[in-house]
Amino acid sequence: MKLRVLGLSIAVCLLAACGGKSDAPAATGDAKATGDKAGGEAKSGGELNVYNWSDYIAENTVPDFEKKSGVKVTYDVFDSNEMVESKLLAGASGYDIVVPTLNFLGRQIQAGVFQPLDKSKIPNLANLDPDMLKRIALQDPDNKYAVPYHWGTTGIGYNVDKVTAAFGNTDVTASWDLVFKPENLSKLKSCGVTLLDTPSEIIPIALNYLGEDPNSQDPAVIDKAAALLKTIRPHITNFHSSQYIDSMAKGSTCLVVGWSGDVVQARDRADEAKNGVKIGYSIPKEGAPLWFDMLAIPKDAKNVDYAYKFIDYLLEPQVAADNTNFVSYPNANLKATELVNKDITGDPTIYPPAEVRAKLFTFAIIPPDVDRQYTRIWTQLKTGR
Ligand code: N2P
Repeated sequence: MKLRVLGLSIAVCLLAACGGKSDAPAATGDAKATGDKAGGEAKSGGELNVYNWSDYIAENTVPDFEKKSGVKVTYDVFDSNEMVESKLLAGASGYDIVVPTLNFLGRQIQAGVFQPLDKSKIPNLANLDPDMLKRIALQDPDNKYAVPYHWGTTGIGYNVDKVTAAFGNTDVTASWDLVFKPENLSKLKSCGVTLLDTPSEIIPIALNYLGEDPNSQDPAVIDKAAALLKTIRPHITNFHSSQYIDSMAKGSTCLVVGWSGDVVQARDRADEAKNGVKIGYSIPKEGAPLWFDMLAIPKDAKNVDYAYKFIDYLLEPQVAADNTNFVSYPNANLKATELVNKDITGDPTIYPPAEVRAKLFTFAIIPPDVDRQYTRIWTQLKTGR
């Protein structure tokens, strides 16, 4: 239902260019305070409002920026593209920087919600990988509106002991059969199965598993994904896009279709807690999504100069490397990669090797009618109808 409205909004925005009225402060009803804003001395009196994914930044990144710049940062978090999109399309989000995933950004660009970047204000753009920028330019032509923050994959996070207990070993995690064959998934239901709460990823994954184009816009083809998801619905115990870091680490979720770095964070939290929970992450052999999350400045941002300062700061090699070391998501910053811990760059779950990367697919920009179908399918799936 939400996306149905969004679809309409996109159409309206395309016509009206979504002009920026902005007088409200950031609406933070769904955002968690992260504590990231602590420690800064706002000497300049400037302020900056950032809206980023949860569990996506090192502890010191924001406080260090505040100290260095004197700018006070209000840092809110979200865990779904749908949430960001609804704020952006409503206008007056109050944010100076937002971080949608590339395919969402692509349609938001078309809806006119961002301002083109003044690249002279981001000298550290020179640190970015030209090949990745080229790939990104397929949905942000000429890299005009956004800068890559992190990238990652969507795959299967699993509790090694629980999967071994159910199947004898963990080889089963190498295929999406583990998720999409009800006789497999049913074996894990009692220890907790979570799917990301987003049709925009789960439907393409299901289509890819079925051998269809993951980005198909044919309603009949998309319905095949719906039918498949219905067969596994009885064995899904939760739909959520951020809780699973903790619940996997504690052992109360044993399987998740989730994001690479978040699963690695769960693995590390369990290791630190020394609670005996062992977590693995698999990119199944049938292929999986590869995505890019993008820093962009809304048209109606109030603190544009500080937004540039912050974006440029995030692209400093040491800052970007510290972030990757902390959140276990790679960045597109060539100069940073050499500063990232070797156990992170050498971890194939974080930096997939070439033969795995070859099987990854990216998300297309989906039009409003497909969006509406996705939303209908998702609502029906979650409510069990
Ligand atoms: C961070 C999740 C970001 C990945 N928690 C989604 N694009």
